[in-house]
Amino acid sequence: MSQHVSRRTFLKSVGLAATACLLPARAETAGERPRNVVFIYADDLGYGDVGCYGATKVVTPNLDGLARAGVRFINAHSSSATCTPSRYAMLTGEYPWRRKGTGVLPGDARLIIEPGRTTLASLMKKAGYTTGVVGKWHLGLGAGELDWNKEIKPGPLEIGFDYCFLIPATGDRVPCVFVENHRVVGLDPKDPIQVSYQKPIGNDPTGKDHPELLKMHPSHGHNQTIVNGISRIGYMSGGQAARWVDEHIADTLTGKAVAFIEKHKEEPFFLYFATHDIHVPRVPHPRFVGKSGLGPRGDAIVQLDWSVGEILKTLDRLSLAENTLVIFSSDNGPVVDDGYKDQAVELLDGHRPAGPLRGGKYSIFDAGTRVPFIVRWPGRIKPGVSEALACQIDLSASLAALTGEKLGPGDAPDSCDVLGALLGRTQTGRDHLVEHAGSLSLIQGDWKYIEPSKGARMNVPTNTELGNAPQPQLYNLKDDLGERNNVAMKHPEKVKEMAALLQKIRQRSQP
Ligand code: NG6
Ligand code: CA
Repeated sequence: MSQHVSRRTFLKSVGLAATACLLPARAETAGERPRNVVFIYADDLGYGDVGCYGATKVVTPNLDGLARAGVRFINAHSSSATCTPSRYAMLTGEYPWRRKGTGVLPGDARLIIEPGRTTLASLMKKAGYTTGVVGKWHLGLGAGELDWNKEIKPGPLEIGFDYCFLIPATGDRVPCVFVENHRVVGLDPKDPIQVSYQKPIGNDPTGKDHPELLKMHPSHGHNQTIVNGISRIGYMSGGQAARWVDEHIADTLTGKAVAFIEKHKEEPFFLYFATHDIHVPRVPHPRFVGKSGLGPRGDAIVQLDWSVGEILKTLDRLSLAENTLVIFSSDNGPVVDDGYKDQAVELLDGHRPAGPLRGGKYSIFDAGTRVPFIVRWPGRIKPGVSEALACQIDLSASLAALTGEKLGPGDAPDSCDVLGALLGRTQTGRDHLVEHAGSLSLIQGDWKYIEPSKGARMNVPTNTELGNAPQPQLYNLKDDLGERNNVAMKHPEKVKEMAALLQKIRQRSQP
């Protein structure tokens, strides 16, 4: 039981989960579980950024192949329009807006998932899988005031993973080092790491004072300690030998993910592979530079597709593909200029990162959370396209169902078992879904309701429409996927009904 939420709250949430997830009888039963599960989580990849979702300017053969062999969801979501809350929801099965402190975290934040709590990882571990996470973490590490030179815990290993190899926060946040299990990789004890988000630390130059040292310049923020010619958010000193080289991040992470698969090929494993791509700073390996024609953002997509291909090739090579469930998605929608002058805007060339959707990362419009979502299990899943409403928050209940695990009271309270949809057996997913950016919205059937909000209309530096408005908004997504035509005035009863349901869901969390 968490320290923040009472048992009564949890029990109420469970009650909610029961009503939120009225679904037809499950198509799958325990005993038909996959030998392995691999969840690949891209960063900031938009609904329109992939070939199989309509992109034509950037080529993604591996993702397109995955989709051809699996189910491609067109109405699947992250829980939120930014990274930390989406990852929190994906691992805990709880809407992140129920808790304080689940917003985008600095790189020195403490772990925000309490050790001992049921997570997707602990669930899979209990079900007999060896569990590993490789890649971007961004859920905090330690219990406060972390010393990066000592044992780094609690972290993934204390919440259900057997192995971790991490970017602690994001590529644009210090410390710019990898953490493997409880230690910084390659740290020279004579050159200790110090990190601060409050004040400059040590003698490293900053982007603010030494722009002449930069190989990539910030467009907003990102002007603190310079690592590898790129200034970051936050200050760090020391750890020179341990600092990553951005050009090699994809190779390193992909290599560690492949090594995890190889090491555990004889036993069931669950791998959560969280790529750095296509988050800023976008600095792909030289072999991908210029490959998309869209600049570093497009090249990072090509690099991401390569990483996915390497994982799939490894499964093939080890004869594991047939019985491995592979799920691919993204933690939030797309953003073009997210704080570095990388020519993403100038070189778009008609590419539409959000496809037909409105908004993007940070936005309560659908591009904030409606993301690519592909599920493949050769021989078990009939390939196709699914319209089912699903969310990454549903992985807990769905994989519990798949592996025959029972969720305890209070576990994954907002997670719905949508296994039938994930396996392509039904087009019925969850009944409704709360989306989250600055404000909340609710999707149910063809309708989307966005609650009135005083928040800004635009995220000015990124040029993203946030979707906030002081009046209620109602869109019929079937007729108006691009959320252009607010029909709230025409359907006051619908607005009332959906506002009431949203309120009910929200209140369930209050003791
Ligand atoms: C913002 C950063 C942005 C990105 C984002 C988190 C600035 C000006 N912008 O604050 O670059 O790091 O946070 O992205 O610093 S996320 O995908 O991890 O949520
Ligand atoms: Ca993200």
